[in-house]
Order: sequence, then structure tokens, then C-alpha cells
Amino acid sequence: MSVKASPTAAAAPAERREQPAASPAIAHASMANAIRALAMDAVEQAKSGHPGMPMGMADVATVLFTRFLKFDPATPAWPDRDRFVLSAGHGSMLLYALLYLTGYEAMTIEQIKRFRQLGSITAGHPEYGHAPGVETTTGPLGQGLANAVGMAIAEKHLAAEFGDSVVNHKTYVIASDGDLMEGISQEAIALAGHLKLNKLIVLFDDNGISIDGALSLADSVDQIKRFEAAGWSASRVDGHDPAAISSALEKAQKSEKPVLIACKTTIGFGAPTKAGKASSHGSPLGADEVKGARERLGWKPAPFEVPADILSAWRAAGARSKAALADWNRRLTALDGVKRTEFDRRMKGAISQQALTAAIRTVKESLAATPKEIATRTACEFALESLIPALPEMIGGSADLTGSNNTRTKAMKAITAEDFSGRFIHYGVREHGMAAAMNGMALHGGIIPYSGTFLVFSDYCRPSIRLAALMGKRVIHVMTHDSIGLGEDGPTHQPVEHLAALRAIPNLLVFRPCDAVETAECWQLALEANDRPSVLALTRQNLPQLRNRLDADNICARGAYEIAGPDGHADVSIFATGSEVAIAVDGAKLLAERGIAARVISVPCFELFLNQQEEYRRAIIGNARVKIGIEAAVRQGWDAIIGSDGIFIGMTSFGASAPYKELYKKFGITAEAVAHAALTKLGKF
Ligand SMILES: Cc1ncc(C[n+]2csc(CCOP(=O)(O)OP(=O)(O)O)c2C)c(N)n1
Repeated sequence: MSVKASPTAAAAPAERREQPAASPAIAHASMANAIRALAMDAVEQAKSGHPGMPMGMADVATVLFTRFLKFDPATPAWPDRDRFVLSAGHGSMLLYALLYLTGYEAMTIEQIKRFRQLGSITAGHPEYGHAPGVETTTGPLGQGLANAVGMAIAEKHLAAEFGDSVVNHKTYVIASDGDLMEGISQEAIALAGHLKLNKLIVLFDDNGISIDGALSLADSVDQIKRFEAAGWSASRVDGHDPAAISSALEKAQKSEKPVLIACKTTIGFGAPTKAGKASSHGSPLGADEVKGARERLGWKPAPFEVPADILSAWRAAGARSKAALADWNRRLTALDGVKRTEFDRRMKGAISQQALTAAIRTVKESLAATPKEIATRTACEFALESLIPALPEMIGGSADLTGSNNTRTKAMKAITAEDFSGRFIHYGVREHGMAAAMNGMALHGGIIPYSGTFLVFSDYCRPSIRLAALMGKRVIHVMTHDSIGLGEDGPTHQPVEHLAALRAIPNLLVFRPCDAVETAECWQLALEANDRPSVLALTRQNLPQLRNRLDADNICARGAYEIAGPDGHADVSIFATGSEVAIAVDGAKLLAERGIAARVISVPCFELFLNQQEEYRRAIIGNARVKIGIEAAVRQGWDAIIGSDGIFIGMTSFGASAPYKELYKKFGITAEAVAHAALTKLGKF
């Protein structure tokens, strides 16, 4: 599949390509070569990086950025800009070069010179939040493509809500062979095809090369047929022919389906010996090769220098959408005042604190008046009944477990290809695609996505959860069936190590509420955390309501608090989360019968607790002689609370298939076990 670049092929674009619309005086090839030169120079200077992809895709990117992409470097957060996702994040220099050339103020030539250096905004792979114009963090292949699906869903939903006079943009993606080989891409393209996301346009860098060599070593998929089978419109073009690229993009503007344009390119285009070869993929070309490439491309300026006429043609391309932006501003101003204020609020990601507080208060008042012995997944639905009408930015979903996850309230309408005004997404059995699409929605803005699956399948979502945490985006994962407490489905479905594994991800809040009241409070905390993702781990089995008093404050906000205990000194402190808090309370009662005073601390969120001031942490951890932790999961992570000499009652193996009460007995997670362990440690046995 790979196209070998011959010297003629390398020189060809300059002669036969038409001129860009942005600046008729400058040939397309010169503009594309500016990208190639910057990529070569930056990688050479950094002594690391990936020159091959930017050199290969320079023509495609030039056509896209000079003729099609709607964007304004001076207004990078313009809500109605087209989104551009470089899914093949290893080609980061392509994006940095484009941002510099089109005139993003922060992306100076100095930053390009400091590619991959500490403190620069030009990280090895594009990092969301480092540089304006970087729409998402990419590098783990497949993620960007799946993020883009979420962005395109967000666009359609917000257009349905606010009208296409203010929301009407495209989502463009550059994806590589690696992106398309990753499993997540199948989930993403299937969902996009099903929802007929016709404003999603993927430019596939069809270069037939990956790290190990020719793609034929490991892949023989016909991508055109694959995408067509998923409901896309797909075509193939010469990725070095601007006219062909342009006409494919032109056609894509009016598509009724998502669009794949497979662009046949030569990796490392222009390099004399490495073009078309894996050797140009991920390391500096070397001085001789760079020299040869410059000769072939006819590029004479010194390293990092872009001739003034070429730079000004690029800057003109960057200014192309100024009139569109002005028109958009006029249309926004013409919106009804209430709608406009709401649009601004939504795009800023500012929740209505008043609406949220009132919704949670309603839930808590109801629970104080009529306590509920229900599973926390059911409590979640109860909370959502108040939250969904109060917070229109919440878009729910489930990976084909809607009835089990309880993430859909009665009034919620599903999003369909024909009608995007709904607020619930049937993601299908696509946990990874779901989590990545949620990131895309959060990145797009205007939406707080939440979803549902079983906690054990957090493994299937983990790469995207990690990226949400790295990017600091508010996405909320409702993960039910959170322990052996799910019972008969057995060890394949019973999470054991998952809480520890999720808690290991920096910047992720893992909530495990113990009853209906804590569930409502944890929802509030997740929604208020506008710069980080959350997981709500919820039970399948019913739990008693332990909090019967109406608390005006959010008692879960500090991550851990004493939920039961003696007024004075305690000999034993029992820490527990979720379903095990009730067991801890019962254990404390058994100890009281033996004259031992025990306090019970509910720990709905480790991360929030461990971030409290030392004074609070000390007070909660306390100085009882015996510290016990209970969680129907592995011990890892618990020593921070109970100390390495604390007693842990939990799981040391996988679970088993049986009714859940029997499982708790079999694995020794009982009130009796708690009392026995405490008494033994106190020498009372
Ligand atoms: C999930 C994931 N696995 C592995 C890698 C390491 N990696 C970076 S690029 C790449 C494949 C390169 O092939 P291709 O995607 O075709 O890019 P090209 O060589 O054409 O630039 C791999 C395996 C990664 N970035 N992400």
C-alpha cells in the first residue's frame, strides 16, 4: 500500500498543484513545505519526535486549514469553530506548525524551537490546555477519533437545542493507520455511522506504514469497505494532490453520512532515502537526510525560518473566518436574551449552583421524611429525577445496561440520528467508545456527560478515563454492580481490584456512597468538580439508609466523616465505604455489647479525604488503639487511612457465583468478623 516517494514525486506538488484560495500568490507546495520544514527542524533540534507524519500529511492539512476549516486564531474558544482533532498525536509537529503558521499568538517560533522541552507548550504529544488550538490530548491511538465522535454528537445536540444559527460546525480528524487498527476506532465509527454524524470528516493518513514497517505485516483491512459497512461515506484520494483533496472535502460538506477520506500519502514526503519508510516515523531524520529533503522540496531558508511571503499567506489563511465570526456574533446577539444567556452559561461550563443545590436539597428532604432502603444505583436514579430537569447540560447514557445502571429517568428521551434533542445516549456495548465520546462532549463544551456500565468494565474505559483526568475534564461515570454484592453473576462481573486501580489515577474522584443520602451528595460533588472526572461506584443490592437526619451541608464533601460512634473515647475506629458502612455499623454494635466503644467512619471519597488539611485528617483517623478498614475489594490504598498495622477486612482473591449474602459470609466480610478482629487485637478473646 505504501507509495514510495521518488525525487520526481517529491518535487511534483510544486508544479502540478493549484494555488490556495487564501493567497493566490503563494503556491500550495510552498505552504505545505513550511510545515514539513518546521517539523524536520523541530524534531532535529529536540533530538526526538516524529517527522514522517507531518511531512506526509502536510498537503492535506494545508488544504484543510487554508480552504475549509472555520477557525480564528485570535478567538480560539469561538464556540462555533470547526473542531480539528489530530488523532495521530505523534504527529504533533503538524499541529504546532499549523498553529504557528496560522497565527495563534501563544504558538511562537520560540515554542517550536523548544519542542518537547520542559515548560514549553509544545509537548511530545498534543496536550489539551497547554496551547490554544489543541482541542484534545492525543497520543494514545484511537482516542482522538473517538473524542471527535463525542464532539460531533455535542454539536448536533446543541444545534437541536439552540438552533443552527449559533451551532453549526464540523469536526475534522486526522487519523493514522494506528488509529484505525485500535479496537476503540470500531466502537467510534460504528456509533458515528449509526447516528449519521454527517458533520464528522475523517482524513485518514493512508500511508501504509507503521512502526514495525509496512502495514501489510499486521493488517489487511479494506478501510473503505469497513467504513462503508458502518454507514459512512468513504473515498480515496491522492493525499499529495491539493485539487483532489479539495474536491473530496468539498463533497464532504454536503454529506448525509459521516465521511472518511483516505488520503494516499508518503510518510516522510520529500526525504531522499527515508520517505515511504518506517525509518521516518519516529526519530530525527539526521542532518544529511534533512539537507536532501530541503533540496528536493526546494526549501532554502535557515532552520525555523519561514519566508515572509509564505508566512503572510498562512496568516491570511488564519484570518479567513473573521467575517464568519462577525456574522456568528451578530446571530448570537440576535438570539432571544434568555437563550443567549443560557448558551453563554452552558459554553462556559458554569453550572447553576442554585439549581443544583435546590435539586439535591429536594432529594435529601424526601429521604429525611421517608427513608429508603434501596440500592445506591436506585438512589442514583432517584437523585437524577431531580437533577435532570434542573441541569439541562447533563446528557446521560449507558453501554447497553440502562435498566441495570439506572441512569435513565422516566422523562429522558433518547438521542437518535433523526432527533438529537434527547438527553440519553444508547451507546451500545461500547464502553471504551462511550468513555472517549464523553471526553469529546466535555471538550466540545455545553454538556456534562454521564454514563453507565458495570464497575468491572471500568477496565474497558480506563484509557479514556485516564485522559479525562489528565485533561481535567468533567465527565461522570456511573458504575454499578460495584462488588461481590452483585451476587450470582460471579467473579467475571465482580470488581475486586477496580476501586484501587481507579484511585491510582491522579485527578480522578472515585465516590462510593453508603446509602441514598450519600449518593445524592456524591452526585453533587461530581457535578461541582468542573476540572476533573468522577466515578460513582454503586451497588446492585439494597442498603439501609444510615443518614436519616436532614443535613443542609454536603457531609461527603470532605471525603470522610464519622457516621456513628460514642460521644467520648473510642477503642476502635472502623473505616468503610459503600455497602460495607452498614456492616461497620453492625460491627460497632456488636462491640458495644462487649463494652468496647467503636466509631464508624464513612469514606465516600479517598481523594477528597486525603486532600483535607492535616488537622481534619488526623481528627478523622483518630488515635483509637485498633483501626479497621472494610471494603469488599483489595487492600491496596487503604494503608493511607488505617496504617500498615491496621486490620483490613476485604477481598484477597476473585469472588464467586452465589447469592450475595452467602458471598459476604464466605469471604468473611461481616459484622461478626469486624468484632472478632477488634476483640482479638484488643486481647479480649
Ligand atoms: C494505544 C497506542 N499504542 C501504541 C502507540 C505507539 N505508537 C505510536 S505511533 C504508532 C503506529 C504508527 O503507525 P501509524 O499510526 O500508521 O502512524 P505513521 O507511522 O503513519 O505516522 C504506535 C504503535 C500509541 N501511541 N498508542
